[in-house]
Amino acid sequence: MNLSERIDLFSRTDIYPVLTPEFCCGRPFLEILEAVLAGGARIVQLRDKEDPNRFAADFRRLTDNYNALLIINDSPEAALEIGADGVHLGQEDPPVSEARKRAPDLLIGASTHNLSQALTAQKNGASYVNIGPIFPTKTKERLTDFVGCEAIKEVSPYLAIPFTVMGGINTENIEKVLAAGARHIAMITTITQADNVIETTRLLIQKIRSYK
Ligand code: TZP
Ligand code: MG
Repeated sequence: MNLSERIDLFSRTDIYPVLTPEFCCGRPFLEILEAVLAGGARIVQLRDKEDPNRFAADFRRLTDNYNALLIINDSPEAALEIGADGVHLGQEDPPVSEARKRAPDLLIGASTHNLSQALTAQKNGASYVNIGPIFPTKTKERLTDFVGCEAIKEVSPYLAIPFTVMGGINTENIEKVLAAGARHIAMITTITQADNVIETTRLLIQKIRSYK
């Protein structure tokens, strides 16, 4: 797929599960992936801080079965090697401009915490930016300030590219980010620690689509 085909698929996604092995309550990682895909997710991010490669081939095979986009956290090299659709970069990862040079056809997502970071990422070739953490979350390694739904209203009018939101979002407060204009909603633990991952994914998708 080329970049514009990937951007087109991205624009039609709603829930964006970010899968991290240590947040799956000890359940097999690939079962959680199968469940989010069966529940209807059409984009997933593999966020494996220990080794971006160990689950990569299985993630590619299963996401291909569902025509779902696969994004790799942190490493443009790993994303290219695996044949993923994109890479997601934090503020401390390789810069977006460098990744864009190396990977012209990959979706490049950038974590941003304010307007200036979001505009820089957009200018440097990001395909989408994440705005967050929206609410307090215990999932990140280091505690960061949360930006609130106000950040969505502040940043989104300046963006020509799509944006995701993330951080502390759950089945209750998702209404708040939707009301603030978000349509691509990224989550880790609400999904990966749900008792029923398939049903939770379905419910979240239904809530997002009801705002369209
Ligand atoms: N980046 C911003 S918030 C966050 C990351 C990796 C963690 C989100 O996890 P959760 O469990 O959805 O709050
Ligand atoms: Mg990172």
